[in-house]
Amino acid sequence: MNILILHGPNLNLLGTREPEVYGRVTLADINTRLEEYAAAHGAVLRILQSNHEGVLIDTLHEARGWAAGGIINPGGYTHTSVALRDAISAVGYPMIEVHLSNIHAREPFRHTSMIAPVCLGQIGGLGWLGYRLALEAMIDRLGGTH
Ligand code: CA2
Repeated sequence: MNILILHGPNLNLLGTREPEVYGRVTLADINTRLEEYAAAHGAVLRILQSNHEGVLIDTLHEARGWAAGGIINPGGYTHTSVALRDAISAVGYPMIEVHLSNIHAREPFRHTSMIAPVCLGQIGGLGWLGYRLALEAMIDRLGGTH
C-alpha cells in the first residue's frame, strides 16, 4: 500500500533549533524511522518536505491514483491555509494530521486547524512518535499486515 508523507514549512530545520519545543530528532531521522516501519508493515512511502504551499498542493494532486492515504504535518499552514484544506478535500484519499508539539497548549492562534476537519484524525504533542502512530493508524485503516 502506498502512503504519502508531507512535511510543511520550516520542518527541514528540525533538530537544529528550538529542541525544547520540537525535540532533537532531525527530519532525516524521522523519515528513516518511518521508512523502517513502513517496510516492516508492507507499506511504500513517498516523502516530501516543502516550504511552499503550492508545492504541497501539487504533491497531493500528483499522488492521486498512487496514494491510498497520507500523513501531513502542515506546519504553519495548519492555521491559515484554505487552499491546502481544499486540496485534501479534493484528492479524496484519507489523510491524518500530525504535529510534533501540542498546538492546543501553545499560542491561541495555533489552537485552530484549517486542516483537521478534512482529516481522519489529528495527533499532536507526542513529538516524532506522532508520525509513527499516524502511520500505524493509516496502515491499519487501509487494511495492512500488522
Ligand atoms: O508542532 C508542529 O508540528 C507544528 O506543525 C510545527 C509548526 C508550527 O507552526 C505549528 O503550529 C505546529 C512550525 C514548524 C517549525 O519547525 C521548526 C523546527 C525547528 C526549528 C524551528 C522551527
